[in-house]
Amino acid sequence: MEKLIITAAICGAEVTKEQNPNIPYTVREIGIEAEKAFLAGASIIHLHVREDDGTPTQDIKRFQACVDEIKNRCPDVIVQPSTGGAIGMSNEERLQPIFMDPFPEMTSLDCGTMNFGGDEIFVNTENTIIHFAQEMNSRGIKPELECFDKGMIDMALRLNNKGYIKDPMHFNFVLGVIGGIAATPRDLVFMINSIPKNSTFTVCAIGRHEFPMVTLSIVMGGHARVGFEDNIYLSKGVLAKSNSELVEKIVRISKEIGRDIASPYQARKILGLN
Ligand code: KMH
Ligand code: ZN
Repeated sequence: MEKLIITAAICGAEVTKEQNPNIPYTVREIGIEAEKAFLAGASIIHLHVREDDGTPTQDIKRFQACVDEIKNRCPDVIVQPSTGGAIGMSNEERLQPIFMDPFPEMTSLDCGTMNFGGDEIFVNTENTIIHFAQEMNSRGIKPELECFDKGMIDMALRLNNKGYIKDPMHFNFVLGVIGGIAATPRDLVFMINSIPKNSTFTVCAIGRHEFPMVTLSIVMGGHARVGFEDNIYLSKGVLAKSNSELVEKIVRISKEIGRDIASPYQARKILGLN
């Protein structure tokens, strides 16, 4: 089987130090967490950034500072900035990291609007998705297609047919978000069976669903995303001290199953990055 690409989603936009004091906020904290995740086996860092007090931001200067810090510590790692940002941000705000110097190799591209728990709505209209995809295409940025539900896969396939999203596509199935598809084996298999054979996929799942669902992805030939953005626990009731503990755990599981871990160089080959 193809080597396993591990993405570490080290920070997210929603989780706070009140929930787990090890969530990184500052540029230095983000750099340290990225480096530790990389050394543990992650080849991609899915990146959100914060102000020093934890407020989520998509500010290009903050992104640039964090990416520079990460690249100084681990030059080979693939940094994948989020264009999802946080609930309530405008499209212009969210798109800022695609203008960094150099352009990112990859960014997230969220493929639909959804409830996000309580009164929150994560808004991604068809026109927004097309606009973001065009901006990414014109800079040679590969989108990771964030699909929180089956209809978002159908949206990506439709936009692929129209030429807005290029082949081969790379999906991230996000399971167990309130308002999205459930984190169950049945639903994950349904998602996997809904994408073209020449595409790649990774899986992440919220909270206690992280390790079972990511393990199923590994078994089924998909890739793995772990990290504080999705889950703050190493095991039941035990807060992870660092993202690297979550990466180490998935490395152990994958090796036990007989699947080796991809280096960033190998991840670039698998994903067709330049
Ligand atoms: N923070 C969520 C509203 C992404 O990174 O593209 C959106 C999110 C998805 O995390
Ligand atoms: Zn994200």
